[in-house]
Amino acid sequence: MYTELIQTLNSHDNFAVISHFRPDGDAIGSTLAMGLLLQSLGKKVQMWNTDGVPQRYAFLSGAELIRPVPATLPAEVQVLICVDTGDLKRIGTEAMELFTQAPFTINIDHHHTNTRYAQLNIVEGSAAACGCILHKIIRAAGVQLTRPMAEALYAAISTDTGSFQFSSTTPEVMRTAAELIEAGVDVGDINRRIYQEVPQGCFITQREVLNNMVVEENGTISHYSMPAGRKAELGVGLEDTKDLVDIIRVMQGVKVAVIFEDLEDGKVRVSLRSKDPQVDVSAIAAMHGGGGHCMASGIRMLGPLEDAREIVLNSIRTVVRSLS
Ligand SMILES: [Mn+2]
Repeated sequence: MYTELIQTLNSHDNFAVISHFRPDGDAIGSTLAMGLLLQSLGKKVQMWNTDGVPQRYAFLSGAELIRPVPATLPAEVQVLICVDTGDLKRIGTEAMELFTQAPFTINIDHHHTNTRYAQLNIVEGSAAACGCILHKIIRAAGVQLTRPMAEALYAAISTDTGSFQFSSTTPEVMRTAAELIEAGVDVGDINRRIYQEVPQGCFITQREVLNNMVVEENGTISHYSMPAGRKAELGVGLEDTKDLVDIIRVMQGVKVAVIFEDLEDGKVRVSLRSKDPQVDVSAIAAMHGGGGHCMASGIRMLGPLEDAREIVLNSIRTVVRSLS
């Protein structure tokens, strides 16, 4: 398995690894796992992310090696590897420029909407996390699974499966997690660091969401809109607005939860979550230029926010009304 990939890794010396902006645990964990694998193979590797490493993942061993994206492609980089990214636009405009300059490009991902934007594409739409694919690649490469690799993979897989709660948590996912624990992951410690050290700013935004959320269609759709300038009024940062959709998703009876966020560049960020397997939110996202997974997807679309909200909500209402 992964013959062509492993040949490519073995036949080059200098690599760079990148993932999407606003990185989540899978983006950071997969970047790190790939970087650590390359180091184990004796390769030189740079790791980049447009938005840096979120505080909650900064404890991961090697996270300090993830640097801002350079202005130009360093001459020594022979292969640029993008992980956990379904659409190249999601690495950011400047990084996209580097991608076009790279002598060879690789795309390792698990979004079934992946656009296969690299020269070598490894896309497994059924994988619960990109970290699951990287675990298999590390095994196929015949490299020892070190504790830092195992922690990076655990962070990736735990966060993308909602702490092993989503239906993507197959027996294979659990067996992978077991191997990671055997390789030295301290489950209590890593979960405390990822999930139980939530910054105060997150609570301010969560209070804002609970005060202003809208529930409609007999309680089957919940949504919240963050207008331009509201983050500044609240005094919260980019990281404090992550995972807000999960708060309104867990309400009893809700089938689809949506967060609309005015990005102040004329664009609106839409995060969609489904709680009903009959509602594929990646299909709804795709109708409006977005993508993702059946139960979790996103769109970046043209504003103003009120217009984007009506367009997306109408698509969701149509799907939800067709259910009963
Ligand atoms: Mn992922």
